[in-house]
Amino acid sequence: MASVKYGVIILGNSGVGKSFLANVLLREEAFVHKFSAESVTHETELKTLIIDDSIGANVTYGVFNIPGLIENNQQRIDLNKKEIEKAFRQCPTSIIIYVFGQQNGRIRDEDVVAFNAINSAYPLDKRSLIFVVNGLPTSRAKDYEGSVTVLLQKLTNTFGISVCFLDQIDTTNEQEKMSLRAKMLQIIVDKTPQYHAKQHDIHLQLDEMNNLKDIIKNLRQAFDKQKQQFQEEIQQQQNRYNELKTQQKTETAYLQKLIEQQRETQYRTLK
Ligand SMILES: Nc1nc2c(ncn2[C@@H]2O[C@H](COP(=O)(O)OP(=O)(O)OP(=O)(O)O)[C@@H](O)[C@H]2O)c(=O)[nH]1
Ligand SMILES: [Mg+2]
Repeated sequence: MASVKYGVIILGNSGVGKSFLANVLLREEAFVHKFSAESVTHETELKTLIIDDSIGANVTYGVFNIPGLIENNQQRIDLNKKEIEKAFRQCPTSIIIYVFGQQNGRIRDEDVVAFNAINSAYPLDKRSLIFVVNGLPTSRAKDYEGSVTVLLQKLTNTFGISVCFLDQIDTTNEQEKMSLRAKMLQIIVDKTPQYHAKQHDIHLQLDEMNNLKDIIKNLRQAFDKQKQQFQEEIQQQQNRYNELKTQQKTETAYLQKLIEQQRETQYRTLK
């Protein structure tokens, strides 16, 4: 197997679409993903992705398929922590994609709780970290992206983190798949892998969950109430997003070339 220089560590709770997005990136059904009431991925897996960079050199990335963190029993949470740690151990120098699900546009409290737990164990760096909000309807409020960007920064205490907004795609539509893949590749091209030093084990106890979720819920409600005060910040973020969107359209051709050059090697489960 080609030695893996950098990792693409896709994190987020169960059901947010981590395995689905990894497959789109790899351009094959490498990892199991499904609509399910229970968590699907239970063991960390790795598949390599080779991308030719702008100077024609091959860069090998290990794309990780990892379980979510939060579940409704402590034993599973503890197993998930170990699986997440495997990815950081295997590839400490990585790009981190943290995927948020949403319910009718609202960011889920448990996704913020899980992020905070991981971010405390492996302090994440804005050069290598991107937030993804997945499964969005194509039509949404005109300040949605700006508003969620500011909210996420406040809830996670991270400033200057990029946020990528992904539409729910029709998987039978090749054009939509291609455009989603281009966005995933754009993340890899834009971010710089950083070394993630472990500070301590991931700490998350089921019996503390309600408290932790309540803290996030209160912060979210306070943000909603005071949204008017953040209007300027939201507008700035929205403008940045709109500019980026226009720019990305012109870069799609270049990314399509990257996609064509992408080659696959092996796939294995980490033990
Ligand atoms: N049609 C469509 N389905 C999506 C999209 N994003 C995610 N899904 C579906 O959402 C469901 C859950 O996705 P998974 O990739 O299994 O989620 P996961 O985060 O890997 O979940 P765990 O393995 O349990 O941690 C699957 O049925 C995916 O195919 C999308 O943009 N379009
Ligand atoms: Mg999965």
